[in-house]
Amino acid sequence: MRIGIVCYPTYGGSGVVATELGKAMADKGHIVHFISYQQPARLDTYHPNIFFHEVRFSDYPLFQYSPYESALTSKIVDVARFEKLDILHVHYAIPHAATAFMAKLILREEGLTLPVITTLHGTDITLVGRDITYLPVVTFSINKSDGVTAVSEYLKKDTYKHFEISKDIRVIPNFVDLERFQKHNKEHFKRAIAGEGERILVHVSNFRKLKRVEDVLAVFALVLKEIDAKLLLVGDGPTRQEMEQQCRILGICDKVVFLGKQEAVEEILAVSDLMILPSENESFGLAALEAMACHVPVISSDAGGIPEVNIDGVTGFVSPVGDVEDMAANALKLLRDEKLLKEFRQNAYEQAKRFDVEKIMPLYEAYYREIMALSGKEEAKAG
Ligand code: GMT
Repeated sequence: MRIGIVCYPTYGGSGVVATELGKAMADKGHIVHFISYQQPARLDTYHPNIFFHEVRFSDYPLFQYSPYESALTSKIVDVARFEKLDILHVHYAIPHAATAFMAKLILREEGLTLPVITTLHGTDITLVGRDITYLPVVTFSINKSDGVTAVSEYLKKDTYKHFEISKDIRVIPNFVDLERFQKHNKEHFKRAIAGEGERILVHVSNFRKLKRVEDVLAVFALVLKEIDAKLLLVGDGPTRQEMEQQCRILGICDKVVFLGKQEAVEEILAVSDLMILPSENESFGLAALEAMACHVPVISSDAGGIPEVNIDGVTGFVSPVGDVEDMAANALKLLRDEKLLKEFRQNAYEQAKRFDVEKIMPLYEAYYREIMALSGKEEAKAG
């Protein structure tokens, strides 16, 4: 197949999923064309089947805001025409689903068919999309997509609850590359980070408010009262400075390491004992899944789709949003009991295997073919 993928290129989960899916499709022999305003962060190595098309837009003095949607639509039209795309898969509804629909209409005028699949990721539905600023466009463009997927059962339900959707939504969960995310023996690296007997807790996010990083610090401060530990904070974003301040107030600066954005997250996860994910809102929780693939149990909130990934009392523990005492008690339960921790580590890994990219990618592949057939689109000949 000749597949077009539109996504955000940044470190957010939707961009990661889009990129990893495209890479997996390319490995299977499909030709994949990424379209975005910047090279996606995880699209970092050459692949003969992968192409990247940058959306450029001019900064004309008349524009207070650059018309990115128009530039993206034109780029989709151009790539679809020239590269003979069989299907376009857009990740994150805003503004990608609307631009894809517009591109499809333009191509239709030329007698070309471009089936469009929109994948809903989270805040495009749970937060931003339902704001009246975007609601009519998001609703319309989801309904106009040929296929719609959501990354969790929770997100599917939430979409039907808050939008007037006439389309069937297919749940295809997020996935993890178990070859990349695995438990390596990195004892020397562990010792460089933490002292003898010190446990390592980790949190990975883009430090947006809804990630509740302040709860990560509160949980860690309670854990520290009982056992020796280090907290590794991976990622960067709007609340980072506030969190640095919070560490000073809590007097835990020497135990907390702000690592910023990291490419090799798997190396950090590989030496961690527990992941903390106390989000207020989370459609899936890819960060938790990647930790679990590295045998790291998860202490999380019960927000959104997290319980579909982190099974309470099996792969970690799930607490009500904001209940930092409960989260700290659960963390201590595991950190104090080596046997229990080992059991949870194995359970976390077994659960991650259910989301192996090798199992999930074929679901997308089959869905692409299903939507192409429904749209009367025949696969273009290679070459
Ligand atoms: O979580 C973020 O801040 C990034 C966001 C995105 O769209 O880039 O992530 C969303 O999509 C991920 C991949 O499907 C999910 O794993 C995250 O749970 C989801 N985030 C939220 O729902 C807050």
